[in-house]
Amino acid sequence: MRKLALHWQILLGMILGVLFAVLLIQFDWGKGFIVDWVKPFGNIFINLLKLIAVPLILASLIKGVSDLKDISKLSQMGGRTIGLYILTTILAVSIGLIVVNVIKPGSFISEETRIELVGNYSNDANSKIQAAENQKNVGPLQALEDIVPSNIVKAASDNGNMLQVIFFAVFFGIALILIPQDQSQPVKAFFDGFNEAILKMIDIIMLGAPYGVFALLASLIAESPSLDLFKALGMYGLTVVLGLAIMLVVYSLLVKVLAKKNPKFFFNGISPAQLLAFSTSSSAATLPVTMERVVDNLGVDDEVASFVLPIGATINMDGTSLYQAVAAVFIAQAFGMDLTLGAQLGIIATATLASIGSAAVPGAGMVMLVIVLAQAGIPEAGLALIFAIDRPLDMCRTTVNVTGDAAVSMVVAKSVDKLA
Ligand code: DAS
Repeated sequence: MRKLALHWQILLGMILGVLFAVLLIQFDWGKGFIVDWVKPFGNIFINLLKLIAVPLILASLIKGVSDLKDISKLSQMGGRTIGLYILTTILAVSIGLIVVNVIKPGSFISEETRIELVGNYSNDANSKIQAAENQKNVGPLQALEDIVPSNIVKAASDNGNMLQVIFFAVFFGIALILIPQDQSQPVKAFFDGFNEAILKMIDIIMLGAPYGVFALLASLIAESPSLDLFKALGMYGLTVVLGLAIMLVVYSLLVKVLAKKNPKFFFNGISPAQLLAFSTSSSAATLPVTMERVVDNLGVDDEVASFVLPIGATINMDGTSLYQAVAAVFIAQAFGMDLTLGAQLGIIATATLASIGSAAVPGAGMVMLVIVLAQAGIPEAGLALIFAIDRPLDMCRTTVNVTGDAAVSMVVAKSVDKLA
């Protein structure tokens, strides 16, 4: 297995998981065996992803926010770069919410499968579905009040308050900017190291992904062998891909209208970086090629590219944020939850912030999805449902992440007259 690149291993894990379950459920002891001896490994894998979410959001946001001081001071490009990145991310999440509410992939699940699904994850699902019901009769500013934690340890432990963790991380990062450099430096160095260690933990967790996916898919089939579940998963995947394709159209408009360049020229120039992003599922691994293509083939001045692109690889993940919005609403649909407009607007805030906190490594978007689900009160058990097909979608969303960074770098370069 180790010779194959990780995503081929994961795809293999998916296929073997399906075949294994289809074979075993032919026997009357098959389902029990899978539920008792295979499913726990899928749950362990999901728990590892949930375990890493809070430390990742703390480390990456505190580092990201405290680094902003250098960015905004370094040059007048800082404001434009951060502003454009946040704008494209909010647009991506909004497009994600529109396509998932129009296509409604979760509605492809029959009522009996939905009841089975909720039953299989009853402890997590029912409490969250009940909590969502309760949310409907609270005051108009309750959501705003809920963002400010009274106890950070409780907020970090009580998974339902991820915006409180994000609030603390941003607040702490801003405070780091405001204290004297000689005092903030050691703290920033600590969080840089902490962030690196968390990324290493994600790498290690992802090594287990082929086995986790095998267990998740096998138990998914054993417990709900209904075809409509897989039809719904297929529709979910198509919804993500459709949203990502719309984002590519948005980038071509950005390049045409704001950078005054032909979109065909843009996509020809950036395509090698897109192919690398697709095959590695890592914006970080693709960054050197993105830099080279943007400078050598798209005419962006080196000073602009080396400023805008590293920030983009870290905090601008339009594909990821769109995916998180679609995944969150799909899981709510699958569990029969109708999210209020407020909850969906909360997804825009959380998915935007979660994608800023997502690391540029394979599977990071999945880890941060825990934040979006927890905040929206959507059962995290749904992760098991969508992780089964996460890898091919990671390849697609990473391609969009990289494309968005390149498009913004051209627009920023044009705005400071540094675009050939
Ligand atoms: N694979 C991440 C990246 O490198 C994106 C994600 O996981 O969503 O951009």
